[in-house]
Amino acid sequence: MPAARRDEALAKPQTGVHAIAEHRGEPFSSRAFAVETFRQLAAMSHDGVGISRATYGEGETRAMEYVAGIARAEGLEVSYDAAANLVIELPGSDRTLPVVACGSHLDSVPQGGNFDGAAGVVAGLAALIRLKRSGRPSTRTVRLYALRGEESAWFGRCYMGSLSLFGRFPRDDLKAEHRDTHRPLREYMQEAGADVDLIEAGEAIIDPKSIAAFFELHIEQGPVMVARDLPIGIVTGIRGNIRHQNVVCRGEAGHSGAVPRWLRRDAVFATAELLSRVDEHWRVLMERGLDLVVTAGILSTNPAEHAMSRIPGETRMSFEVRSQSFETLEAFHHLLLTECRAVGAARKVEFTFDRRIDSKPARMDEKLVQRLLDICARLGTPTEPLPSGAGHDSAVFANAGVPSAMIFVRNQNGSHNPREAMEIDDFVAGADVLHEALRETAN
Ligand code: HGY
Ligand code: MN
Ligand code: MN
Repeated sequence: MPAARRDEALAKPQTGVHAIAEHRGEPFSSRAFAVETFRQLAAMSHDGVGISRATYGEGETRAMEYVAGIARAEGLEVSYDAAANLVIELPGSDRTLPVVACGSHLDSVPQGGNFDGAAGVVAGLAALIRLKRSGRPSTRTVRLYALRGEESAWFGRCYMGSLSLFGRFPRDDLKAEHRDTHRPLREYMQEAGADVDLIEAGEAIIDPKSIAAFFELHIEQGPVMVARDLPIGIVTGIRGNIRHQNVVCRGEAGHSGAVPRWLRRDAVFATAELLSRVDEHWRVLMERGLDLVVTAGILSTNPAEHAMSRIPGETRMSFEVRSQSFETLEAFHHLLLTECRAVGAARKVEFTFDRRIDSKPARMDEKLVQRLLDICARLGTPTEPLPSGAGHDSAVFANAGVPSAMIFVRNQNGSHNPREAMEIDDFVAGADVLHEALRETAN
């Protein structure tokens, strides 16, 4: 949405803002605030099946404007940076000091859940409102980021808003095509108000040293904390990944009745054999204690030509391997290519790969991890340190040199699906830890 229209939309009060502003008279309740804000975000982003807040699209922008409206109504400073990330600040008494930041992303996968990303933004907003209403200004400015483009689902690239912050968004990725419209990402970023020339030039929007600490609250998105009956988790490290959005297997189409097995070049059977070989390597390496997960999230024959009576000449799939160890990622990627050559020779097919996309693993800052564990102990909140299987913007902040830490909130039914759920009690417990961490680190 062009900047002018967006500002005009900002001026127009959002219904949710009025409902929130009424809380201004009473003592602030994170619970009531969160219930209302999640309700509004879901209402504006529901796609009939689940939540869709498209990266650098209307849904993400609408959610940002809603959050910005609440922040303005609470007297916080609101701006958009050159990547069109939303930046909300509670000024500290000494604005020359590096800020204490928090935040997460506001985009979602298609037909996803309402809490992936948004939970971190809502918790950060609740913390800034509480800090402001306390009337006790902190020494350091406290900043909340509602980041753009964390999800890879829309353009096959991830961490767009956070990588752009540090001048690390690969310029070629501006050409990445939207999954539905096939228009390039650069057009969407431009329409959202980003300075694409600055991003293309690899110019940093901020100096990592200008941030003393970055905290991200996020739902776990997995089953571990439910299984361990843990409401809160403190993240020690974030898995990195190597991804290919488009791996093509080409064989030879043919009549399913007329071609005997020994003359076939069947792309489906070749792909199936490749994946079962890869799965066996995965099983063995796990047995040896390596941290590893492997997924072929997209797999298809061409619907324009496939048929029951036709030997498939081509399959397309995505491929993703994740680990906390970059050596493991590299070794497994090498194994994949080796197996492609072996299956290709055996079945007379050819596997071709698009550009690989790497996201580095990240370690969380040990001092901040300990601070969060101490805060949980002080608040009487059960918690444990644990690794993150999912990727998060905190990995980008950490790898850019910003001391970073994450607060995991238990959530039900996993994530990246419309059944994603979260208990508001668990959210409030996490939001309290975040509030304490910001208050303590900013003074
Ligand atoms: O894919 C991820 O790990 C993140 O949830 N976008
Ligand atoms: Mn997320
Ligand atoms: Mn996600």
